[in-house]
Amino acid sequence: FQGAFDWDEYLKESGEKAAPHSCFKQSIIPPVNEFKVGMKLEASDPRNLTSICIASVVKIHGPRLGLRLDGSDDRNDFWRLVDSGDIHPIGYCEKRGDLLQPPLGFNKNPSCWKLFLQRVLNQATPVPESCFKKEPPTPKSNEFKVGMKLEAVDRKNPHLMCPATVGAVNGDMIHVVFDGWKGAFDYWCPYDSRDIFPVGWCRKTNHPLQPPGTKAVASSSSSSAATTSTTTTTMKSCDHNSNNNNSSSSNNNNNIETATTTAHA
Ligand code: MLY
Repeated sequence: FQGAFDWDEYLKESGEKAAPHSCFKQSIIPPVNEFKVGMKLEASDPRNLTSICIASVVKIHGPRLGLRLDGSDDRNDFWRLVDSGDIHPIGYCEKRGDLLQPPLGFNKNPSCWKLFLQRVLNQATPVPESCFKKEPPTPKSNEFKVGMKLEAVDRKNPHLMCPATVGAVNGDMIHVVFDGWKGAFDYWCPYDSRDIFPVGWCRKTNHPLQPPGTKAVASSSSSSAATTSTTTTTMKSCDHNSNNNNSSSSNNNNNIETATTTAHA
């Protein structure tokens, strides 16, 4: 469905302008994605930024990576660019003299963490260092103007990108307004956010681009995004999930962990 939406026609019809590339903290030549599903790397835990964890590539969309923290479940998957500053090759943490941390909501007995990590690292196919691309420079100042068009990550459905408009500018922040969605997905972000891209980025990089929504802007009958909170209780022991390993230390101390996540329509 990529071909269904045509920026040229859309801009001509609306009479609006695309934000120039210089506004964005994105490379002019988008980075090539050489990562493969299943490979492992180190990443900051998005829910606990001071922790660096082991992550696996679970999806690939253009230069974006769908990542899952090992020991966590799919409800906390997140997306990063291959030139993101907070993903690193395996070994990064150790080199800095840091320790890899269990992700927030680690779904096994915390006392099993060391053994779990050892097993994960033993079996891992690490992402080769050359796959990590240099983070692009930050533009000196916020050059966005109200009305400029861009492509933006839908933060409630972060695998999706959609045409959007700068709705407001305030200091270093911009209001990203998704075209045709009546405000339900809009957000404020710093001008140097890695979630916003120049018009045409998706086509260039082969990333899917959702067409604009069909909801009119004016109405106030707010169709806000359905937000549901789920609480799940898991009971796991060390040996659960350990496929093919020689060290079969069995630990039957069950541990109850509670994780809360937010799901969106
Ligand atoms: N399940 C959602 C998906 C909406 C996506 C909107 N983005 C692209 C701005 C829905 O249909 O409401």
